[in-house]
Amino acid sequence: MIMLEKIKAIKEEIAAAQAVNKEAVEQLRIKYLSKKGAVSELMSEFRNVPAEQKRELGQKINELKAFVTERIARLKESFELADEVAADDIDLTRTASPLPLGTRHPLSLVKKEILRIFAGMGFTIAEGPEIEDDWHVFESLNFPPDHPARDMQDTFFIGRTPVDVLLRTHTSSVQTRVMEHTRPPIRIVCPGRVYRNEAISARAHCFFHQVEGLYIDKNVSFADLKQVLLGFARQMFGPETKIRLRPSYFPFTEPSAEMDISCDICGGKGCGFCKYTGWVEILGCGMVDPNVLKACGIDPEVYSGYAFGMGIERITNLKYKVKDLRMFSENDVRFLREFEAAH
Ligand code: 2NM
Repeated sequence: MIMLEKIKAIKEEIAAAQAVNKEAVEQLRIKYLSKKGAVSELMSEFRNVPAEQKRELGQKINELKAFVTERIARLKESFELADEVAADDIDLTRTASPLPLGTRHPLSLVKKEILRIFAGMGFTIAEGPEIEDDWHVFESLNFPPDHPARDMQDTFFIGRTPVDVLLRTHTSSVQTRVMEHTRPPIRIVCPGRVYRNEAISARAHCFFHQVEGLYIDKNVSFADLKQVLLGFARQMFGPETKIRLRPSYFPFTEPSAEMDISCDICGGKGCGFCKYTGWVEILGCGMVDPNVLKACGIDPEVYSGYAFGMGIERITNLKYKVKDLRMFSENDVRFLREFEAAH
């Protein structure tokens, strides 16, 4: 066989060569590239080639050697990759790495605690829409037509179709809705977000969260209100907590009062939180105005009731000493993580 034919035959052989494992590849390398291999043999024969053919054949042999070397390297590589995957030893029965867990928001924690306490005193939870109409937020609640809360400055109005549509400024609108279609006795707490048109600062926000309570039955008195609120204050802030009620004014209650608790931060001695008075305000309350009962179809000659409302932010500030209201809506995880232990 002349040399050119041998080169062509080896090339075809190696192009078609397969290997089942690394050892088979090594056998191929020995067969073609070792000292006594087919390619090396061609190199020895090359010495006897006539001078005028040396140039052409030399080039062809070099090409063949490169081709064979490349082909064997590729085969070897495919088995090395398989080895690597096997060495990784993937355990498909292992559970996936856990996703990092979030924490409950401090306002959610405090809301839950407030609701738990009132649930223990027989209150059920009622919720309602944040987008409301004038009647449920103001008219039914005895707000006079010229009350400042009805001003654009204080309330977010979002339409007039055909009545004023607005974002509720208190959750009393939920209580109106319950009174409209429920016969007394009614004993509910209403948690939720409310909106007021205020510039955002450390002490004010355009939205905040409330829990309002309502109890309507025959012979409900101010003394009943006081006892329920005392029970709440003691469970929320500790059994030694004292309360005091100061006369106040709300359109939907008569009489109305604001409730303070003894300052548990300084223990009554006086601090920044209680402005050195030993007392901090935590909620507003009163006897439901007969006009409100009438508007909702409840006879004020037969029934009476009390109501109260508190800001969840305010209660949370006192419990956790948060100084800037904006912390509650910024969702800085470093702040939120501080409440992990309170879960
Ligand atoms: C407060 C203070 C006083 C209140 C009144 C009513 C309703 F619907 F019965 F009239 N709900 N909530 C009320 C009373 C809320 O928040 C500071």
